[in-house]
Amino acid sequence: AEGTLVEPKTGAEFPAVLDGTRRLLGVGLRRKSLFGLKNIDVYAFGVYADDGDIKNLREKYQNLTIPQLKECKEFYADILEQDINMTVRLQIVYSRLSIRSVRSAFEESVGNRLRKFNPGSDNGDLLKSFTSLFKDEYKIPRGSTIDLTRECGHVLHTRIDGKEIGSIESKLLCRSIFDLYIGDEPFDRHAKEEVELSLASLLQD
Ligand code: DAO
Ligand code: DAO
Ligand code: DAO
Repeated sequence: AEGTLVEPKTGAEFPAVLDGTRRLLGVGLRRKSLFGLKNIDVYAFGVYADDGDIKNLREKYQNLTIPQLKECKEFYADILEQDINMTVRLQIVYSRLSIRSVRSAFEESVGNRLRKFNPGSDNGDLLKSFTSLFKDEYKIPRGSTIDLTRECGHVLHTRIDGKEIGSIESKLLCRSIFDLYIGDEPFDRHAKEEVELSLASLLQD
């Protein structure tokens, strides 16, 4: 359909614009190895950022090339520190996802990032405050959409098929989640490259 982008390996479709203001910057795939034997496709994802918020950074960065932006610590700091509205939309592909496996995958992937950005603390309360939102009775069959949105004041909102299940105010949690998709060791390198290219072109046009 018009105004959508398809993640090629799964066929999952992502609207080019969310809520009228958030623009799709890149799409990718989260895979996971099962018992070290085979990789399963767990979900496709799309990374969105608020158009206007990115354009506010224009004056400062429009003259930098992509390689320069990548080297620019201040640019990363601005993306992290400033209130840039961002969303990662997940579209579930794996059809047998239990809430229990979501919780344990989350403790591994996000727990890992919390330790990276906040070493020396066990971060257990923060992890729990998030995983306690995942109620056993929720169902996330293939095709379900989960939106993780960072809004004003570093509040992370979680929505399943458009319905909010909770929100948590934590800069550290926001940073850790976005790091999975656009940080140093992203789930999908190609997706991160797309995000970089889109960001650079938003800054320059
Ligand atoms: O069925 O136990 C199993 C294997 C499934 C692996 C699930 C990985 C979950 C990844 C997180 C999903 C977040 C929506
Ligand atoms: O892929 O390892 C990962 C991390 C995924 C983070 C997203 C978790 C969102 C969970 C929503 C749960 C709904 C029951
Ligand atoms: O790793 O702390 C983190 C989160 C990453 C936020 C920075 C995103 C910047 C994306 C790269 C842009 C390069 C043009």
